[in-house]
Order: sequence, then C-alpha cells, then structure tokens
Amino acid sequence: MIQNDLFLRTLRGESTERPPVWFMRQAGRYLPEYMLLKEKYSFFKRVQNPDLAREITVMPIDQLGMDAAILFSDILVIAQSLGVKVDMVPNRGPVLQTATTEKEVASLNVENTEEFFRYVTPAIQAVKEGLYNRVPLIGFAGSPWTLLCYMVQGQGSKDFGEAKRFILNEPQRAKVMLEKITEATIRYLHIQIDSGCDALQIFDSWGGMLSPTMFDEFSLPYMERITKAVKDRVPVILFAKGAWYALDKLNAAGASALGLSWTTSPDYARELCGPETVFQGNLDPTVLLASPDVVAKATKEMIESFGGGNHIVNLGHGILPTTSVDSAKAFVDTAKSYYY
Ligand code: 1CP
Repeated sequence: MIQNDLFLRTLRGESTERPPVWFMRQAGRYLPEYMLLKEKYSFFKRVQNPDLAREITVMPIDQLGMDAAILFSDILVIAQSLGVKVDMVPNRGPVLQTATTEKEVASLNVENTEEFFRYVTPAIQAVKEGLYNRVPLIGFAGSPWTLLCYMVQGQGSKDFGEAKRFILNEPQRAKVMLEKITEATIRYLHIQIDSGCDALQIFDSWGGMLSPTMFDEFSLPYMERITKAVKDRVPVILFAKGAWYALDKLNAAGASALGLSWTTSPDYARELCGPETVFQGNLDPTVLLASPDVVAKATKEMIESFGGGNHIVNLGHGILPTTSVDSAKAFVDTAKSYYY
C-alpha cells in the first residue's frame, strides 16, 4: 500500500538498500510557511483542525522529502485529556496548571480520554489523505515520566527539580499519577493506530535526567507497559534522551527501534544491545546550524558510524528553530543518496 516503505522495512529488521531518514520536530519551527500559520492560528487549533494538521504534517514531506511523516501534535495533549489546563505561550513555551496534591492527582480523569481525543481521527484521516500513501505516518506520545515532569513543574525546566522532589517525597502519589498517564496514553495510542498511524514513537525526553535506579523505578516500567500494549499492532520506537545506561532494558521492553541521543556512540549501543537492534539517530541538532557542506559531511560520518544497516537516520533530539531549510535539506539528501 505505502509506496516508500523503507522506514517500515527497517523497523522490521530487514536489510535495506539505504537508511531511511526523518527527524524529530520536522513539522514546524524552522519552516517559514509554518511560521506564517503559527501567526494566524493558536497551537491547539493547528493540532485539532484537520486541514491545518494535514498542511503542517505534510509540509516537510513536500519540501524536504523525508521517508516518514510525524503527526503534528504535542506530547502535552495527554495532560489536557486528563483535565489539566495547558497554555502554549508564544516565545515562552507550554505553561501547565500543576497537579501535585492528593486531591489534584485523584481528579486526573482517565475515563475522559476517548471523549477528549474526538478530534484525532478526523485529523489523522486528513493527514493520510494529504500523504496519499507516499510515506508512512508516525504517531507519538510522551513517556509517563516526561509527562509527569511538565504536570508537576508546570513548565519546561533545566533540571525539573520540582518533579524530582515530588517523586522523592511522594513516590506513591507519583506512581498513581504515572499509572493514570500510562492508561490514558495507551488509549490514545490505540486511537492513533485505529485512525491510520503506521508506527509510534514514545518520547522520554527527560528520562536521562534520572539516575539508572530512578529510571528503573519511575520511567522504564511505564514505557514497557505502553510498548507491550501496542507493539503487536504497529512498530514502536523508544527514545529516552540521554538514558544510555538503559538501552538494553528498553530493547528488552519490546521496542522495534531505539532512539539515541548524540552523546551515545553507536559502538556502545551495539555492544549493549547486539547487532540485530535497530537504532535511530543521532546527529547533534546543533550541527545543522552549520553550512550545508559541513552538514553533509557530518551526516555521512554519522551514517558510517552505525556500520551499514539496522539504522534510521535522525537527529539526537529535535531540530533547532534557527536551522536553515538548506542545512536541513542537506541532512535529508545525504541520507537519501547514501547506498550501503
Ligand atoms: O507553536 C509552536 O510552534 C510552539 C512550539 C511547539 C511545536 C512546533 C511545541 C510546544 N510543540 C510542537 C510540536 C511537537 N512537539 C511535535 C510535532 C511533530 C514533529 O514535527 O516532531 C512533537 C513530536 C512534539 C513533542 C514534544 N513536545 C516533546 C518531545 C520531543 C522533544 O523535543 O523532546 C516535548 C518535550 C514537548 C514539550 C513542548 N511543547 C512545546 C515546547 C516548546 C515544548 C518544550 C518545552 C520545554 O521543555 O522547554
């Protein structure tokens, strides 16, 4: 059905002619046409309106030609579905009403998940029409720990000190919260699959902020439950940024591929997980601030460092807003012209 299924074949562990390429945060930020839509419509309008979701999701595919599209949305929609107010404040980022007291955590409502996500099916169907089977569509969610970070901290943070204080002082309450986020996420991902997503990625953006033992307690088990709940329907990519110490455990959790940040070497990852594991990554996103020639050279070296297979070309985290379209294109074109 899908014309370019290179990404899905790689996720199945098949040997391919070249590595597929897409990158985190490819829909938005660095694209001038996105910035125009951003001026006109609020963030959640762009997420929920099928025409806007289609336009923004398909825009990078039309302009740069990646091998997979990722649905335009945000990880924080799960907080919204649980009843938490989220504001996307221009030039500042998300601001959330926090949930930390026993009463606030008890009031998080999983039963509202399907009702809240009514907009998802029309949005994904519109995106699929816009893609007309050119490339697969990736759905996504944040990991429960990363969601808890925002729901407790109330905004982005360099150290998520409040979120860590919360899990240290109130581990039981934190686990009630993580359970609820997990349940809502599983329901949401099933809706994404039912609506047409071909693969899923779980973003544990702040997993690497935890020590290995805290990661085992507060992040891994929940990501594992989510993965097990959906992996027989579509392939799942687990990306725990900076949690290099947990790669073998994430691999054992049932992922089809593991995302790597740029501080993890492919050799180390292979040593921990073996030759069969598919890795995704891992160029430092700041490299894309350099000129297209420099980007092309660094991308080629990165691809070579993965040793010629079981690899999806991506960045080690989201593309930076100040990246030029030409440098982003050099990244994509280098992967697309690299034959094993
Ligand atoms: O209006 C805007 O352009 C605001 C910026 C923006 C965008 C473009 C936000 C606010 N979210 C998004 C879209 C988004 N977020 C996507 C779209 C699909 C894509 O192209 O990849 C995805 C996958 C996300 C996921 C996301 N949101 C993550 C995980 C990935 C990562 O980068 O670590 C996280 C941590 C968020 C939270 C969030 N949402 C927005 C911002 C600015 C942030 C970061 C807040 C912070 O910690 O400072």
